[in-house]
Formats: sequence, structure tokens, C-alpha cells
Amino acid sequence: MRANPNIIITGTPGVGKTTHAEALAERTGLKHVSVNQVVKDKGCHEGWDDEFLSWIVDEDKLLDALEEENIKAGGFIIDWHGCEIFPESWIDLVVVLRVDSSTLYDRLTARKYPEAKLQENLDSEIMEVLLQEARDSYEERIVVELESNTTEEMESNVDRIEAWFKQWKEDHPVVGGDGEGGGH
Ligand code: DAT
Repeated sequence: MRANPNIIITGTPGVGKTTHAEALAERTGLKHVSVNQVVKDKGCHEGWDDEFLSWIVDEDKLLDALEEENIKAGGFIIDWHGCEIFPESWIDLVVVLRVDSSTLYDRLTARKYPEAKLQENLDSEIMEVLLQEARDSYEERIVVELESNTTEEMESNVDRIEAWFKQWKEDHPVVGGDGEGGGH
């Protein structure tokens, strides 16, 4: 039983995961975990991919590192372009952010992504790869798809997830506690 929920924010690179996770962490007090940062800091990879300019993730090492952080105790916003490696029992809500192709193209071009990586990510967004991964990995009722094209959409998404968080807290009162606690 967790005193605080765990929320995954997932989607193709550039959809707005980090921006949403940071805003939500501020509003809710949950801790933002950038999984890319964990991969880098804890060496959970088998080296660097020169074509895609990214780490080749070692998922076993990554899961061990996240277990060390005691993620399953609750209280985290997990920000990553993948969600299937996290055990279902750890997760209370999966938010899949979506974006229009032209907007994603502009955001990834601004990041100076190499052509192959740009194309792979645009294809991934069009093919709904992350949405499908979320639906295949978690119960339908905990998977939410939200648009992230504009600042207004982002604000409305953050409001909505914050409302979900408050409801979760009401539905999961801490018996004999002060409502604090959780994973950090
Ligand atoms: P991710 O963490 O998914 O790679 P990000 O949060 O770094 O994405 O966002 C990529 C860029 O797009 C960044 O410059 C912020 C901008 N952005 C993200 N979501 C947005 C939104 N809903 N409206 C406007 N800009 C957004």
C-alpha cells in the first residue's frame, strides 16, 4: 500500500514529458525521475549509439537502479520514452502524451536530431508506438492519452493530472499516519 501514487509520463521524445513532469512535481510534491538521467548517472547502458546519439539501455541494470531508488514505495513521476519495463504493481497512472507530426518535427529539428533519429521518432509517433506499449503493458483504466501541442493543452493536462492525484490521495487515506511519507 503506497502513501503516494506513481505516475508514468511517456511518449515519443519531444512530446513534452519533461516539461509536464517538472510542472507536476511542483504542483504535487511528487518526485520527478528522469529515467534518461538515471541511465546516464548509474551507467545502465551498454555504450553509446553514434548514429542515434543515445545510450544503448541495459534494462536489467536500469530496473535494478530504480529498485534501489525504492520507486515501488510511491511518490514518483517517471519520465521516459518507454513504460513496459516497470512492473504493473508499481504504477498507478500512465499518461501517454501525443503531438502532431509537424509540431514534433519542429521540436526535434530544434534539438538538432540527426536525420535517422528524427525520422524514427516521427514514424514512432504516427504509428502510436508508445500508446500501444502502454495499452499492452497496463490495465486500460489507468492509461490516459493527452494531446501536447500547445501551452494551453499542457496547462490543462497538468490541471487534470493534479486533480487525479488529489482524488487518489482522498481514495487512499494513510491509516494512522500524517499523510506524509512515501518513497522519498
Ligand atoms: P520530452 O521530455 O518528451 O522529450 P520536452 O518536455 O523536453 O519533451 O519538450 C520538448 C520541447 O517542446 C521543449 O522545448 C518544450 C516544448 N513543449 C513541450 N510540450 C509543449 C506543449 N504542450 N506546448 C508547447 N511547447 C511544448
